[in-house]
This record gives sequence, structure tokens and C-alpha cells, in this order.
Amino acid sequence: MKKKLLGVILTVGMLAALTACGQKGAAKATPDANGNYLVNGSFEEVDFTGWTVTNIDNVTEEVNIYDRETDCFEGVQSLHFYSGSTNVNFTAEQTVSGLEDGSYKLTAHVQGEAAGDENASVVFYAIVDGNEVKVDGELNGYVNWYTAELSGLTPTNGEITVGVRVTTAPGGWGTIDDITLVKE
Ligand SMILES: [Ca+2]
Repeated sequence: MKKKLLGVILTVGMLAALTACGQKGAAKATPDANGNYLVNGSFEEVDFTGWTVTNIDNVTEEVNIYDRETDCFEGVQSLHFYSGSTNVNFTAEQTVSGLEDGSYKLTAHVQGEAAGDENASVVFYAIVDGNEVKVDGELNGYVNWYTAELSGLTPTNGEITVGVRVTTAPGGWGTIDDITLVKE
């Protein structure tokens, strides 16, 4: 009899835990003081907290957090990439869920050089309701920052995935910084 009662208590406890988890999953997205819904959008953390960084085929020699303040758009750190003898090829992506209805805008900044590669590309993208919209960034030279914007992002499921894809020939380098997703 005691065992049976304990079983019931455990079951109730587990159900309560599951319910708590479910509520956490549906949590409302909250922006920072600047209205940015992205985590670590300025790459000021010690690592890529908030971001999923994929070094495609592991070719990019350096894709890391850079603490050279002069090479930042905002703060003291940025996402840095460089390859000397191999291609640069990586993505950095983050999904925000629990957004309230409305229109959102992605803004991002990039500086660097493509080492003469005319096919180099820096593409900022957003996936909204399964559809990708994108905008090209430009590598215009050292600290000649290019600002890319995607506005009118209106998810029906409260979820937006944002990211950047970078490909260059060997010798390409640059930094990406201050990526924001704000409500318009
Ligand atoms: Ca920064």
C-alpha cells in the first residue's frame, strides 16, 4: 500500500516537472535593453554563446571570438574569420522563438577583404515560416564597415532563425559584429 502511494506521488511529481518544461519551451522572447532579441549578438561573451557556428568541411583556419577592439563595430569583441592557404567557409546561426506577433528587422555589420576573390560572399539571412530571405554583405576593406539589413520579418509561429554564411578564397579575412533583431 505504501509503495503504491509513493508511486502515485512520483507520477504526480514527474507530471509537474514535465509541465514546467513545457512552459519553459513556450517562453516569451525578451529583448535586451537595446531591444535586441538575439543572445550575444555583439560577440562580447567569452565564446559563441547563443550561436551555432559551423566550420564547413573544417576548411576555415580561424573562426573565433576576436578581442581586438579596433576591429569591432560595437563593444570590444567580434566574430573573426581568416584562412591563409584554404578557403573560408562557415555559417553562424541563431534561432529566436517566443516572439510576439509583429514585424522584425535584422541588422548586421561586416568588414574585411576577399583577397581578390570575385565570388566571395557574405550572406546574411533570416528563415521565417520556413522561407529564407537574404541580403548580401560586402567586404570593402579594413574597418570599412558594411551594414546589411533585412526588414519586414513577420513570423506566424513566433520564431525567426538568423544567420550569416561566409565563403572566400584563401586569404580572405574579416570580422562580423553587432547583429541585432529588433521589433520594427
Ligand atoms: Ca562586439
